[in-house]
Amino acid sequence: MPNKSIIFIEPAANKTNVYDKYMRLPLMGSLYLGTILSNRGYDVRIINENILGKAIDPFEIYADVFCITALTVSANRAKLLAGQLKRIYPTATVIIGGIHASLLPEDFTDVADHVVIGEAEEIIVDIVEEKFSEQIIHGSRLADLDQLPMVNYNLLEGVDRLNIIPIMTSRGCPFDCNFCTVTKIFGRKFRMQSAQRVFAEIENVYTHFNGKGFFLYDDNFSANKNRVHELCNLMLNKKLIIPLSAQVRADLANDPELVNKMAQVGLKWVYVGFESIHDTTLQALHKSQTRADIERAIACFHRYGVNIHGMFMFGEDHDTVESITQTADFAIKQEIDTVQFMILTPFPGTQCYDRLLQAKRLYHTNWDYYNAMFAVFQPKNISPTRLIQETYKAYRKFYSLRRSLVDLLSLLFHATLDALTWNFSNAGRYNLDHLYLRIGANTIVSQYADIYDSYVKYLTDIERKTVLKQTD
Ligand code: B12
Ligand code: SF4
Repeated sequence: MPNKSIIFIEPAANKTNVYDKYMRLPLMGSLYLGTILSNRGYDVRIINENILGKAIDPFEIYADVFCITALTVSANRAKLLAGQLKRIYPTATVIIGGIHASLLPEDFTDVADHVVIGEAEEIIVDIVEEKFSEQIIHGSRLADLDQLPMVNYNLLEGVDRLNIIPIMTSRGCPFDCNFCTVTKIFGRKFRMQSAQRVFAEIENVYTHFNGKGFFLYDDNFSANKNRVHELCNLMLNKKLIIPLSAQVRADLANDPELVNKMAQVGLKWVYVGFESIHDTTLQALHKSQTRADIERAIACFHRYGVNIHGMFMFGEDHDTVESITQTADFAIKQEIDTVQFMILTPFPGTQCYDRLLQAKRLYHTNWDYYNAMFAVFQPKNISPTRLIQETYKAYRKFYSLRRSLVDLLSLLFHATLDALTWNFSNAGRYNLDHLYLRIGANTIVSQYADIYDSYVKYLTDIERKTVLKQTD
């Protein structure tokens, strides 16, 4: 019986992102690896700083092995914690893995005993059992995802605070968007769990969490439409109807029958990377999607009562002040339910990063700011300050309270009219979810002004220092 204690840590990002306070969710990596080790008899805890709601005090936790996850946004915090834990507990083993550690392992070699590149399910037990002597260890892509254990969510401290339960049923994505790190870590081959296995996991987890909804984390959940048809059929046959959110591409709408089926089994929200409404920009990003695809998708999702969280990014070389304003107007006109306006962020390992680095257009590599909210590189047709200001303006426009109020009044008016005329055919359309979220988002976005301002000052400081260096 193994007698080692293991703590997984998911550090919070150092700079505020909407997700720190308002959408606290774990990554699946620690949950899978923790479950594997716990099933082997190890004593495992998973601590996520966002879910915990405060920073970990390294003096207050102890384990024989610390497993830390590093995304780019949390890389600095991960490194700081690793260094502190190693100094406080010199005999403990510190292991770092995750997306950023996989892309830039050398960022951590001075603070960790082992840095793991890629997926770690097949090697985690051997690492903990000290079967590896090398510092940088390569994981391998799991060929059969049905072999993954059923996730033990109870290992996650504060799991009761989750109001939506994450689940991931596939890895990899066949597309090749040049800003995306998914394909760098998980590959372009789409690996998936079978419909039967996903059904079993959903049924199991749903019972455990007593009716909470699910967030399907898959980067491209409907990449294999046959599988999703099969899963929906299983759910419909067993009358397992669950509130679901899923990340999908606009091309899901090429199969309206599938969208309809997904809505029938409970699909409430789709998270779609629209990125841009301009075909030249979409082409430059290698998104393999057009504005016409986006419009078709919006109409199709709404036809079946599915809310849309549209994710757009600004700052690609073709973007201008006008293209940003046009995007906000488009989102309003198309009645997208909620949006995220992000700033293109060149994550290490991506083609986008390599190109901007080579062109000497990166302002800095302070990873704290690599969270899709800041201009970390020199945009082509707009200044970085203006890019930030226009992104903020687009948000204010989309989430204006006046607009939400007008929508609310119009909804009340139509609902009353329908009730008076005994017309109940539109009943499903009177959904207040998106309005409620938009009003909440208005408050969040108003906090961005200070965050953006302080970043502009940070950039100005960098520019001044560079000028001073050149004149030295
Ligand atoms: C779910 C998700 C979210 C959730 C939850 C995020 C969270 N807790 O951080 C939400 C929606 C909140 C979110 C927000 C953001 N996200 Co996000 N998100 C994802 C998504 C889709 C799935 C994550 C996941 O569970 N993966 C599956 C598991 C199996 O992978 P894993 O956790 O990495 O673990 C495996 C390995 O990495 C390794 N491993 C991991 N940790 C460790 C530790 C040790 C010790 C070892 C040995 C191994 C190991 O082994 C694991 C098992 O094989 C990923 C894409 C992806 N496919 O990963 C993007 C992704 C992680 N997100 C990304 C980004 C950019 C963001 C945002 C900055 C931007 C945004 N979208 O607004 C914010 C920032 C959030 C923050 N933390 O501050 C990028 C990160 C890029 C990077 N270089 O860091 C990704 C990769 C998407 C992309 N297209 O590039 N995100
Ligand atoms: S479709 Fe999504 S997950 Fe796939 S490469 Fe493009 S951005 Fe990444």
